[in-house]
Amino acid sequence: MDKKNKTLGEFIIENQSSFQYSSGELSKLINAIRLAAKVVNHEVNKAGLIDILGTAGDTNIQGEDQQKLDVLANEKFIQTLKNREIVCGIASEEEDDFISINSNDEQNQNKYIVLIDPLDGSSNIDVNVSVGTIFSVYRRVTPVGTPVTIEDFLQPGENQVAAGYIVYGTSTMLVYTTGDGVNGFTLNPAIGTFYLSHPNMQFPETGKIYSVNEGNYIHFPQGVKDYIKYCQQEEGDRPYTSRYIGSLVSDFHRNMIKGGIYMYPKSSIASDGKLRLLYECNPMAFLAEQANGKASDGRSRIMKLKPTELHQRVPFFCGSAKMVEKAEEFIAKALK
Ligand code: AHM
Ligand code: MG
Repeated sequence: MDKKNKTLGEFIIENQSSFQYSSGELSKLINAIRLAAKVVNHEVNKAGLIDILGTAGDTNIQGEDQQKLDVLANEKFIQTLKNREIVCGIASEEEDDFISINSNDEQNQNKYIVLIDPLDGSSNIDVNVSVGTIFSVYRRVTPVGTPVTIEDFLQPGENQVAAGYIVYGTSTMLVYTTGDGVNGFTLNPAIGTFYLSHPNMQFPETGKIYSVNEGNYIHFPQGVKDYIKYCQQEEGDRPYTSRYIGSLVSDFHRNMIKGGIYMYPKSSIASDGKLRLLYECNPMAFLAEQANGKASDGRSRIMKLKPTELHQRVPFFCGSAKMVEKAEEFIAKALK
């Protein structure tokens, strides 16, 4: 069959057996995410048409205003995963605590937990700019048939069994990995089917794009300032191009295709940066590494970090391997 005619459903079935621990459970989970993605996509595309824009009046645990669509996306993903009874626990960027599913049911033999950022970059919704969903899947570490505990969620990123994102962009794409490369599927909205459009996605080894909120420049550590100046210098293939959407999923997606680095450093006003290790950085790091890229906190590999809390933040440098290494080099030099 022509690769481009392959649907996500077919791809999941074909690749089920190549997954080391496959029992069909992970395939069902990806299928549930695929379904929720279509529902959320439908809602996102209606934004502006009906009164679903604006803040919902609540604030999330980080003290930020919640957009109505954040709430809706959160509900849809959680409901879909719960209804299909395929996971034993869920943690969401929009929920204060993790959710245990059928926690007192010994019949619940499900072994996977899911962490999700249901609608990332949501400040972009009001202005019709791309947003995304990020997900991350782990095998629980506590015994099946017992309630999940915080230990199941605070695992280092290298334990992930799957991760991915949906980008609600000019077209809607679902991009994911189960540890065997990264594949991208584009939604045909007319028939509601995802097709394999980007098989085996790879970060170019280096690139010409740097993505950072330069408005925070004055607050960045010296090493990051030095690296930004390096990106702007005229020498060899530099100066690089600056591109920053302010939607991690979209900035990452573009950089993976074209070659580039995304940075959200720590600063004098945010000691650990802004992004969340569990909901944003780990899944993107897994995808990056599976696509020959790198992800670092400026010094160490993101996926090596042992999380200490659900909503922990971490500085994030992610993208083409050579560019991430160069940023790390500048950061290390400035600390000497
Ligand atoms: P969110 O989870 O509240 O949407 O925040 C995450 C987003 C990322 O998608 C984006 O890269 C970053 O925040 C932009 O932050 P800033 O506006 O500080 O540059
Ligand atoms: Mg987010």
